Amino acid sequence: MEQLNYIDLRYRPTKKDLIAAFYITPNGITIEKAAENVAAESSIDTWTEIGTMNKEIATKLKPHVFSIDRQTNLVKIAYPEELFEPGNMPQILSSIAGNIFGMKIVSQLKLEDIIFTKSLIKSFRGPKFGIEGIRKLTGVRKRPLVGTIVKPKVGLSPKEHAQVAYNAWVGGCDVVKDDENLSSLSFNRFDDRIRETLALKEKAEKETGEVKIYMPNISAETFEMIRRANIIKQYHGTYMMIDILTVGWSGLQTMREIDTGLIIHAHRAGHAALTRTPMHGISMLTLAKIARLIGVDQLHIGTAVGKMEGSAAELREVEEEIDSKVHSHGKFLRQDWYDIKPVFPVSSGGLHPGHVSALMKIMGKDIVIQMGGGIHGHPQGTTAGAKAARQAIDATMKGIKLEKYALSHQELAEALRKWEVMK
Ligand code: CAP
Ligand code: MG
Repeated sequence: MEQLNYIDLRYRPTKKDLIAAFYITPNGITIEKAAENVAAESSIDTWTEIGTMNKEIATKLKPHVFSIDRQTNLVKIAYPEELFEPGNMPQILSSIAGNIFGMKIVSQLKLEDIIFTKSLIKSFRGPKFGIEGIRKLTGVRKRPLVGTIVKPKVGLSPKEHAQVAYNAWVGGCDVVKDDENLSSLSFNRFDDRIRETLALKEKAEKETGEVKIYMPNISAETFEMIRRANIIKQYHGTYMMIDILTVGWSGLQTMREIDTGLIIHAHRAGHAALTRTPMHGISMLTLAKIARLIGVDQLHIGTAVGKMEGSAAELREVEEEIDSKVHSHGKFLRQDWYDIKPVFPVSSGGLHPGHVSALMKIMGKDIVIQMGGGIHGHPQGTTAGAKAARQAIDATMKGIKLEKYALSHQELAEALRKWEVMK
């Protein structure tokens, strides 16, 4: 059978098409030729015509390149959903985020967005709790949740770890999490850390009258993650944290499918290997949609104002995509999420109390704000740092400038002076 033609600019995607949008940088060929090869290699075909291809396959499963923007090199491809296995994220990505990144005929390729079909959306569970469920559990109805990451990242003993967490909770943090590279190490075994830290969480709850959250990092081999989730439940924990990129999509799917009853906090360590290069890799928007579909409850999406790269516009776009019911934005058709719950956006990375107003201006108040160094680096220590973080949120919720609020809240004043927001 002669080489198939994949380009049809008159084609209009149907509800049975998954749409993928790519920025394609051709390597010595036309954008049309490159788009044809991407469509072929990501679906049914290969680099040359093959005798084993037949009309029936071509008609039923051939994708259509239906849009090529020659200014931006943005190409949109509509894939018949029969190409994809419902509920199987690895297979979906092995198709549209697999071999094509390495083909010589492209010098760069960025998977910018995916619009999933209704039946594919329905084949995943989505978040169990979502924003509403978390606000209900914590009783924090309006303001952002404020949290910290125990620092040093690793090195403390279980008792020392628990003490740092306790100091943050009594200072006003709602949330304390493990760092992304803390698992079960010789000086800090997982089971010991969970036992010690959840015991002090209960102590902090009694003393403050507030619900407190501990998010232990369970990232490990899948059977071990299941065991660690059960340890958390044994000590009455409510959350588990998963490094979703290094754990992988199958591991994440397992931890969602077994329905542990724990809230899933998704850390994105490693994402920048895929997201950072503008014209190559996979966008954070795409990763965020995958995470929401599989079913994380909270997801790190950046800060715009902190230490990690990412603009305010990108941050807002990802935030809207994960916390909306139906989302339509510039580049694409709308993504209807049907009954998939919204995900709580998490902003973390180089933040300190002086950032809070600017951050809430960009992201609103339906967010989790996390500060590691910005709390433990406070001149008066962790508890004062947590107080300063809460004071910054209280000021912003009341519409009062931080510098003004700091005149009557010394922990905030100290933080602003240390990080040069206030002289
Ligand atoms: C923040 C953090 C977070 C990153 C994650 C860290 O600590 O614990 O893992 O911010 O970045 O290890 O850097 P600091 P992102 O508050 O001390 O910076 O949310 O962008 O994935
Ligand atoms: Mg970290």
